[in-house]
Amino acid sequence: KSCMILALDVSDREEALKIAEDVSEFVDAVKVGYPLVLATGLGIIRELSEFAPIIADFKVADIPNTNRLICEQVFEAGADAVIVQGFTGRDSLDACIEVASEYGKDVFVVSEMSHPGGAEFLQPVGETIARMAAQAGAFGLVAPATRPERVKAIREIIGDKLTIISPGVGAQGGKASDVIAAGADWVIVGRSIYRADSPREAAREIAAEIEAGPNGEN
Ligand code: BMP
Repeated sequence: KSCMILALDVSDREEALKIAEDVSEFVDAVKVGYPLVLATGLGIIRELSEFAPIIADFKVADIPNTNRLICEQVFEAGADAVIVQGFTGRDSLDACIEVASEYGKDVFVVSEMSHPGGAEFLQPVGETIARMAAQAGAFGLVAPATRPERVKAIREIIGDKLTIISPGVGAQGGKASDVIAAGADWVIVGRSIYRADSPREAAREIAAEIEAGPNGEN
């Protein structure tokens, strides 16, 4: 287990496939979202799934019926998990989890976001969404690597039941080993890998940094 997910926000199909192949040794999953899917089509999900499990980041945030319809398309396309927003409430989340369980797939819920604006909705919204996600039986949460102390607080609330995946490492200023130490299971890394001269070397370095721990002490 490398504890790392690649956020593949490129817009070229060939480039996406090449990077996914090059880094596959160092990542446990590839996160695919609007930039790549809108540019290349939903079929990219199945193509990439040759290299790693695919987390479809569509930040699903609608009424229950529409959420259900979206999630059906996502899982039919071959995704292994979907990312949904938590703020739309329990019924909307339940719809996603129901569809996921019909397909034997997983749901990750965003409790709060990693960018500066994400700090406008921390306590108690992040805690409330995290609790709701745990009660609803979500597989995991998305929580910010830019604020390891928030990951720690959320981890204390949800216990060990949910998997925390954490974006914001590198380009947004977060440090991978810090947020793993704070309780995240996986970091999500995009630009620091796909914009590097050698994505493979960049992924290898982050994996090594995680392995070494916050003070290089592990
Ligand atoms: P990068 O490492 O290039 O900053 O990419 C982070 C990825 O995680 C992007 O795909 C972004 O949309 C996503 N993300 C995030 O950065 N913060 C969040 O709170 C939730 C996200 O999904």
